[in-house]
Amino acid sequence: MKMIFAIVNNDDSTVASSALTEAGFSVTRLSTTGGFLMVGNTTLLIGTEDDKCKDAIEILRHHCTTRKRMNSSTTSFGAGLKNHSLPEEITVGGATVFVLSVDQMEKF
Ligand code: 2BA
Repeated sequence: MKMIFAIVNNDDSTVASSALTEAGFSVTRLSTTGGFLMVGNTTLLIGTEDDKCKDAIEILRHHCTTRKRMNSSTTSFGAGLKNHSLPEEITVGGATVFVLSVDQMEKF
């Protein structure tokens, strides 16, 4: 069994989690914050069988798109602590996906 941690843009999170649910995956949504931009994002937890893992990632790939964001010192405290005086354009995923192996899962 695998546990997928997918950090996605808030704007994509509803459609992505709905598509996963419709495809039969169980999903938990966590409200999270990126450490660099200090902007809210959503982390989806998806526990699934090994052979379904690729399908879940393809659904995420289909629904989560990259975006350009301006990183300014007023919106990014993480970066702003450094001496960033000029805003710069950065590309934000899409989705950042981690896949971990799960030794055991129990439901009561
Ligand atoms: P943030 O940490 O707010 O990062 C937003 C975007 O800022 C990143 O997009 C990347 O383009 C840039 N960025 C992040 N850290 C940077 C740094 N130290 N120097 C220069 N630029 C930096 P993504 O890579 O698509 O990441 C989107 C969000 O996914 C991140 O939000 C964070 O919440 C999460 N994330 C990405 N990689 C991660 C990792 N290795 N571990 C944990 N969380 C991660």
